[in-house]
Amino acid sequence: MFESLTGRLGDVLGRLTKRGALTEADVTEALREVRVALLEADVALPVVKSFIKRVKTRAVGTEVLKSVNPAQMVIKVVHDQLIEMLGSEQQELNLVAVPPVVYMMVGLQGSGKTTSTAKIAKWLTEKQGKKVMMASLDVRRPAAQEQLKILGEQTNVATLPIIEGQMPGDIA
Ligand SMILES: Nc1nc2c(ncn2[C@@H]2O[C@H](COP(=O)(O)OP(=O)(O)O)[C@@H](O)[C@H]2O)c(=O)[nH]1
Ligand SMILES: [Mg+2]
Repeated sequence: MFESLTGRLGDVLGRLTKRGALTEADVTEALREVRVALLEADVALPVVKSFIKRVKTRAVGTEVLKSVNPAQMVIKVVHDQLIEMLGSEQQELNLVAVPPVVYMMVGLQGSGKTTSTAKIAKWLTEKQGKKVMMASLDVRRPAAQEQLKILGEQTNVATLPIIEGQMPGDIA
């Protein structure tokens, strides 16, 4: 998502850099690309709308007009708002429970759940001395389970054997 966003914004903001100040029209054009990128990443429409509104309110204003490089300013506002939307607080992993402690990774398609899972599993194994197993619940996409299996092999973390299954309600 961020890669496609970077590409899209590159074109629009490239044009902005050549001009001095940031007008509402400039911001609107840049945010149209942000909107498309978020929608393509399956972010819910109401979330996209409120996100765009917040960025716009912050971007079209004194902060931006005063800044030396308007393009960088827009990127910073989008970046800050993304962090705010996704959560800016850090939380320790809480493993104080009767084992096995289960962590479920939830996130948008392509947002890095599988990769982050392997990173966290490696860290827990190597730095925290924990015994970890990774399990892909994505039984509809064998490739997703295969990806986790490969990462498990690379990190020496056990993975649940690949399950090919049908979900209740699937049409045979
Ligand atoms: N640059 C970068 N790419 C990442 C990072 N985490 C994941 N990716 C890449 O983003 C893509 C989607 O990641 P994946 O873990 O499969 O996402 P998932 O669909 O949420 O499981 C893959 O090509 C990853 O290699 C990261 O921290 N930085
Ligand atoms: Mg995945």
